[in-house]
Amino acid sequence: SVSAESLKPSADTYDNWTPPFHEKTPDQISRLKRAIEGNFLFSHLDDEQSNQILGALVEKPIPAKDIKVISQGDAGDYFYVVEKGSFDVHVNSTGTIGPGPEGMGTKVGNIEAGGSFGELALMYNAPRAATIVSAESNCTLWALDRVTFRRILMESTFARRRMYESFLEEVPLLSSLTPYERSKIADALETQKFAPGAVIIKEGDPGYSFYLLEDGTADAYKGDTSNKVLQYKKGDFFGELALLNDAPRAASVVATTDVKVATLGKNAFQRLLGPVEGILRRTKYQGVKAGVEEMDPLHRD
Ligand code: 1OR
Repeated sequence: SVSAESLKPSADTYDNWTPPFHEKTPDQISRLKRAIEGNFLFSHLDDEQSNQILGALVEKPIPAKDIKVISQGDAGDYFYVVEKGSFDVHVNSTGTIGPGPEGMGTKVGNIEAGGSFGELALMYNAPRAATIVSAESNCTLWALDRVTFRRILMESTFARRRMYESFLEEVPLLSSLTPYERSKIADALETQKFAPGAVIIKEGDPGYSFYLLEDGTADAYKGDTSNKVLQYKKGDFFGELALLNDAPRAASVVATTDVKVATLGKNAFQRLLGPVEGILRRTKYQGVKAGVEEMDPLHRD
């Protein structure tokens, strides 16, 4: 049969590029598989792409603390996945980047095992946006070269990031986040479609996902369809309560048109939406009852 793969006009159909292949021991292969399984950056690859990535990654042991893996301002060469240990992210906003530790600027974050870094310079052909140093001894990284990153990950995984970035910029809930924080959310989103009348969330069910309405409109009901409590339009969110409170779904949400939603699983929701938890917890439901509109992100118009 003709597979979707062979119909895809990927660049390597037309030239002789093949990804580098670095032989690995069985131990390396099993560690590597463990490091990237469950990482959504790799979950949208087909088998061939996965194998190409597994072959192209190179192990990079980082024996000591405070080793600089990436220096802000440099050109991008590799993308890194963290298998073991953790790394600090420093950003120097003065623009004067010295060679010593004093030139690293402020610590703005930390990347742990299972995380990754170094994609921005490769995606946008930009200088490194931050300095990355090991935060402990005995860390293990896996490095993917620039060309393989662009040929394989940017055609799949990071195409999704770019597709979602413009939508997420327009979501009021996420407006206080940095573009980089929104990018991480984009990587974790899954698209789902519903026909008019379809039940997206059923009251009383356990909650596993959070929803952003990407296209169309939906209504929330409590009890039965005569008791409509909220209307949602593009850019609105729902499904947060069950995840925040570890409670059953408090209402049903039904599509009123063709609907496209972008969903986040519970883990990603907790990890990535921490900075906006306050906004999520603001009781829009009480606000609706009391007719208080100011603090309600769903009724800001
Ligand atoms: P890169 O290729 O620019 C440095 O090399 C990497 O640090 C970068 O890709 C990201 O993978 C990673 N801002 C910019 N880059 C960051 C950030 C970040 N965090 C990790 N990286 N911010 C921190 C957000 C918590 C925003 C700071 C204003």
